[in-house]
Amino acid sequence: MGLFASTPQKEMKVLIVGLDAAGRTTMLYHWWANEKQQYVIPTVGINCETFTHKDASVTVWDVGANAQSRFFYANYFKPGFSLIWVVDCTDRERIEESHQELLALIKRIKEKENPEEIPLLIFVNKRDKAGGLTGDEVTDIFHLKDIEDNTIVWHVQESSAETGEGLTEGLDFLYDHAFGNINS
Ligand SMILES: Nc1nc2c(ncn2[C@@H]2O[C@H](COP(=O)(O)OP(=O)(O)OP(=O)(O)O)[C@@H](O)[C@H]2O)c(=O)[nH]1
Ligand SMILES: [Mg+2]
Repeated sequence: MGLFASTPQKEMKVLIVGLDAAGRTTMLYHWWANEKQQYVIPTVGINCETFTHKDASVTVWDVGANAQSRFFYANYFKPGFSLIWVVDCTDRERIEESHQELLALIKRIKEKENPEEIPLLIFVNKRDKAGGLTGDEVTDIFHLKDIEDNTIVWHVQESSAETGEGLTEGLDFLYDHAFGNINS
């Protein structure tokens, strides 16, 4: 061990997914640039960025959400990854579709990779808009409290990718979970 020996850097790898227009890319670039970017266009293909959260390097894969891409979401998830599912809280019409897509994704991930654990952060996004669902309502609609599967460690965070509200707190959950600061 010499003077220049360094401790390995903490790393988090995150797949951020959800229905189209939920706000994933706006979130990603908010984290990356520390502010809202003026122009975010619908994602075709993948955005991948790395930024620092606390003392960890965080790499986020944001995959376009057309129906075909959604089927392949599970291919991007590897053991050790965290999963972020973004819900547009104002899109009440598609809230059940969002729920079903998440269930289907988890099923495919488990069949494909059989990870020991899936840290799952659900952002209830666009909370800056009036009349949206709350975090508690989404928790109920997604029946999160009924999940008996120990591999899934979930957390719901209300957010606005527009104002940045809740975005840091969401990452804090993933960080604390990854690096052992959660008392559960
Ligand atoms: N008011 C408000 N608008 C938001 C928020 N997050 C995203 N938006 C807007 O919602 C639209 C879709 O945001 P994107 O970040 O492109 O969503 P996405 O999930 O990446 O969507 P696709 O890549 O098209 O699947 C954009 O017009 C954003 O400005 C939010 O928290 N509040
Ligand atoms: Mg996008």
